[in-house]
Amino acid sequence: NGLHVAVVGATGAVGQQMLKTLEERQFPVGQLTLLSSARSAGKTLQFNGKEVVIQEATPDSFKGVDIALFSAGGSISKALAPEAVKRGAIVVDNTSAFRMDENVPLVVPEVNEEDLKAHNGIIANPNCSTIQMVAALEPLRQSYGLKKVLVSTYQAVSGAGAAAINELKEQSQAILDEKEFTPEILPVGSDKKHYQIAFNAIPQIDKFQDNGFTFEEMKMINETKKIMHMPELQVAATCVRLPVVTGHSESVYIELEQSGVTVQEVKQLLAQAPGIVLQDDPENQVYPMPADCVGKRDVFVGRIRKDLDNDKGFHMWIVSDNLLKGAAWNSVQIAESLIKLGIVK
Ligand code: 11C
Repeated sequence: NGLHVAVVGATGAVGQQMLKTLEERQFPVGQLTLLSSARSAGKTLQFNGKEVVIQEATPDSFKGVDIALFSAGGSISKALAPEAVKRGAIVVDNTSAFRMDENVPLVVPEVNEEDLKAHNGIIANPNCSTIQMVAALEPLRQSYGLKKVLVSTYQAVSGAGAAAINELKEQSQAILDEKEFTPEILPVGSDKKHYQIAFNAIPQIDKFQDNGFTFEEMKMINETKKIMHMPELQVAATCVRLPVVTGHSESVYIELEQSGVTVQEVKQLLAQAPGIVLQDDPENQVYPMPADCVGKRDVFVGRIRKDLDNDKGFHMWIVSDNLLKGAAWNSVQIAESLIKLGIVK
């Protein structure tokens, strides 16, 4: 009874949140297979009160699996997701490996759940900073049309994995203790230079592309257009890493197609939108902050203002737990949608 679910990358920051979310949502797991690299194989993790032994992921690990949730890095997804599909599984992939493939739906259920129907075995989960932004902007797009999006992000180190969390904590302690330290991971482990993240802000997330934008910025630009089915949407992003452990924040400026829309109308729309919590009461200093969003599945929106020069322009502040709505929860939510739509039985 129930589905055979595999989690690839079960020991990672996102993998652990996937297990927790499957438990919390009482997802109909009949059998659970936990997979990882050879390094973590043999370790155990708890699921619904039982110990589950982690196995090394190989093509044949996916025999009999109904849904495979991948979050173990792009190269593992590239190698093993097609093997899982060959063996009959539907893959929900949390890496960037297949996101821009035109045969792969890129899905945020609040925005484009219907795209799941056109899947060919692999479904891509978008980048964390993209997910929370499009979830908040979709109700506005539907009601008033959307012309332009300019976003600056304030991203947490957990987006860069467990080692980056440790780096932030160790550097912070070293600075407080007035000790020397050498940055080794951020902004990007594989890039040439590394910079202090503690008590700092780094305007680089992922590597630079030839056009001067970083890969993270290009993900936000390209994925937003794909998810919203708007290749013509004007989008630009500046992505910045902050010394925050979990919870990405975004300052977003949008221009609507329609003029004459009021702040009150925007607030009412977002207050009723699925997955969105409006936290916007400047008089009482109420606005979203990452520390309040950790562990919550919603996307929080506040600081909504009309632009002072452009009647179609609005400013807002969008915050969410990057490991949940940005990763684990959106993946499990996709799996729930697959059941709801009858794609997985
Ligand atoms: C970060 N957004 O905060 C990245 C992490 O493409 O799924 C997510 C990378 C991805 O560093």
